[in-house]
Amino acid sequence: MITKRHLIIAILLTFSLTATFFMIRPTNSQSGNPEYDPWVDLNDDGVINILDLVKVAIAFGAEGTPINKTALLLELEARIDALNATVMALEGTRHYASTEQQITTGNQITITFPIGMFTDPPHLSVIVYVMTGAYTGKTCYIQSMSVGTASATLDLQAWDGAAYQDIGDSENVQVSYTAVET
Ligand SMILES: [Ca+2]
Repeated sequence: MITKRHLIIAILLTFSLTATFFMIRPTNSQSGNPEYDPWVDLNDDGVINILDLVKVAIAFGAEGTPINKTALLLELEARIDALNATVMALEGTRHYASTEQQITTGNQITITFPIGMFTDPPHLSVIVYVMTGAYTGKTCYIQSMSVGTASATLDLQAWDGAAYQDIGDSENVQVSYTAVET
């Protein structure tokens, strides 16, 4: 609880510090400005002056549990590093690509994943468009899909308006996919 006595002490302290500050300042200006310390800049305005002293004067006599601000800052930095590591780990198991491929016998294409990227078969989201031949521009129907850790094989067909048809060996398709290991 702040008593009148405390308040008077605070005011006196503020005035005496201000007086000292003005007496010291000409000496400092002769030998260069004092170094800026952000921990002393209590109102965070980039200047250490009487307004910072006022903050102390107002709180003069208050008591509580002290905190180590440097330790707090280091703890926050450690948490950010841990979050960054988690994000990097997530990115490490996700692969996106868009490539043009030629259909092989059996209406198949094979997607090859980067070597060593996946330890378990990833979940594959894929869309395929026909690039050449009678079904150019059409979205492929994926009849079946076999996904392994190194590659995935897709059986493709295209809709001709009445039924699904084989696209034809040696025609090209554009494959866009995202592979995610969960
Ligand atoms: Ca300040």
